[in-house]
Amino acid sequence: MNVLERINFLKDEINRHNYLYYIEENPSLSDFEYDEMFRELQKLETENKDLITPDSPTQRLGSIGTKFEQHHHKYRLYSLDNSNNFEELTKWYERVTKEIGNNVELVCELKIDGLAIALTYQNGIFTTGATRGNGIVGENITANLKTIKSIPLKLSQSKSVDVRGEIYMPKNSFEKLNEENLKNGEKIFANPRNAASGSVRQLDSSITAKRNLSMFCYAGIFEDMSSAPKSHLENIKTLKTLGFKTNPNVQACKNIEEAIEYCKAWEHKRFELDYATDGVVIKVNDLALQNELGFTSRAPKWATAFKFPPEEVNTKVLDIEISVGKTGAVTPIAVLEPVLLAGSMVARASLYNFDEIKRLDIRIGDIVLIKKAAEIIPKVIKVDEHSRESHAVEFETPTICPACSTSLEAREGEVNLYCTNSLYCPAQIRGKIEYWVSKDAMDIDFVGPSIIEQLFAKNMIKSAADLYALSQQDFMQLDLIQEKSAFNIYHSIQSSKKRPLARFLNALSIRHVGKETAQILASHFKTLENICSTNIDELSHIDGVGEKIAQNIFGFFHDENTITFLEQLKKLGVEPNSEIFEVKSDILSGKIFVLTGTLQNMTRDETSEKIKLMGGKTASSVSKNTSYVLTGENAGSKLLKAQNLGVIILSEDDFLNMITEENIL
Ligand code: 1X8
Repeated sequence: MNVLERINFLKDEINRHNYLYYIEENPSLSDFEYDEMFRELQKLETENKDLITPDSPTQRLGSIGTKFEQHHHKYRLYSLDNSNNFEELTKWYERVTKEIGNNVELVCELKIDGLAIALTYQNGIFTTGATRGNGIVGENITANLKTIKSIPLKLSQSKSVDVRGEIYMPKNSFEKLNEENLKNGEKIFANPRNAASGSVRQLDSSITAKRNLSMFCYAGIFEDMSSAPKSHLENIKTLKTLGFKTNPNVQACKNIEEAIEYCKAWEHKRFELDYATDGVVIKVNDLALQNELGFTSRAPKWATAFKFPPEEVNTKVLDIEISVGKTGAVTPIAVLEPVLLAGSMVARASLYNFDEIKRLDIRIGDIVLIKKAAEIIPKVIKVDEHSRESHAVEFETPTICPACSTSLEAREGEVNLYCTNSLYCPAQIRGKIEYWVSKDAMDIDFVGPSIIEQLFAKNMIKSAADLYALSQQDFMQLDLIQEKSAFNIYHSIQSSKKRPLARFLNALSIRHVGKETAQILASHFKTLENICSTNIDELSHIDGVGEKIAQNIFGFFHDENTITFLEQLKKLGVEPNSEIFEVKSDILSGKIFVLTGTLQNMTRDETSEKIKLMGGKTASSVSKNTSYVLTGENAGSKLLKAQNLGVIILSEDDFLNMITEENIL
């Protein structure tokens, strides 16, 4: 055996054992024997660098660099339409059968609550892996994906295929990671999906490699159509043969009734699994029939997702806290006995406002039923009055601000109560600074609520401007902050000085000026000076800014305190740049658009201009070279032609999502 043969032998053996270990979960070698082979391969490759190939198991650890490159998906990653109950599910099936005939066979699979990924293989070798992004453009995270052992670097056959799947973190690994992180004072992830997402979006792939991630693959698009699978079940089987990990809980169903049985069974059984699922994906099995049904602008018509009903649990209200936000809005929060809800530990629930507390008659000590609202903050649904303790008293709506004792004010047409001491209320100031550093505003990493709290308590800051005057030494006075962290905090703050104007305006927390309005103002005025010197008339004539908001903005920029604050920022070198979202970029490079129909938010000229600014081109007729057809109202024959040619059809929303995800705020 010469060196090349030995290297090939070792690669094949290691890949085979990887498969047995990570996919079949049935190891055939001891760790020691595996390590021996791995080390021998590493040694031979070090001595013969020209024999290293990208599919070698030693190449799982690469590096990404300083940022993720964009990746244009060869085939679009669609969303799934949802069915929230069995009635909607049955209606979906009726639409399907009406279109393509009775007795349509279905396939049910678990919907994995992870991160959608596309993998590309050329002649059996893994070449690129990318996140879903907006379905058209994602991020190239190949180096990180290579560290995931259930992703094969080389397939059992030399096929070219694009594979869809879901990256997830097993529940037990998620719990271990959080335990570790808690011990080390690092970030705690709310659920396994966030942990998986955070792990795969690391610029240092050695971190990804340490996280125990895995991937279930559920569809392949084969370049060689002649040998491609004819049904979805066959597709999954082929993927398995090629070396991918597929989910074993797949079931063919003759009709929608059988699919409903599957959903009912898994609604409870899913808690026994070691990975999170949030529903069932139901697909038409026959690929020819799938083709016949086709797609809407965002999702296939041949598939639907049945979402499991939100989980509800009982827990005890330990306290009702009152929080004062950056605008002075005073909101109650229930402090709960911690419980596991839909895969996350929950210790707080939003109570929205004091009317809601009255409506539900929530009292401290009550047992309440909570559920996840919009996936993030749980909400109290009802109180179990039978278990109420006899001495529980009705909750009294506060009359003064818990942070500064100023009398609270009710405002016409609003349910919230407000603290009116907007300049000096410590809770409002802290809230404003927390907002200033947040992702949507000045996006300052490493500065969170606990750092702000400490800086505030030590009298080191009175406003966001003071952050910029602090030195690395200053941060080292804070609890648990050593040289390295202090350095990171300092640099993160200093490097935020020249953010785009839209971010800066949003960061100012001007009443009624959120992300969108900030963007509109930045596009219109270009510089901060122009905004400071404008008048109410000009402001109120801007699309999207009414009279009331105009007065508010004008008032804000003529307020003595604002003027002082802006001067202070300027002195410290904080000067927004006039770059707005029409920054030149190459995200549409090489893409050819055809526009058809009337768009709602932009004229055709403006749209063409935007496409060109981002490196794309427009054409007047649809051909097989067309990348996308952007459709508005009353789109005509171009839409039909696009459908016939299988060209991707975008709605105006799809288009805006595609170009703004990276560029707006
Ligand atoms: C998303 C998912 C799909 C499947 C499983 N988990 C998901 N999160 C599956 O088909 N087995 S399909 C899908 C999509 O098309 N967006």
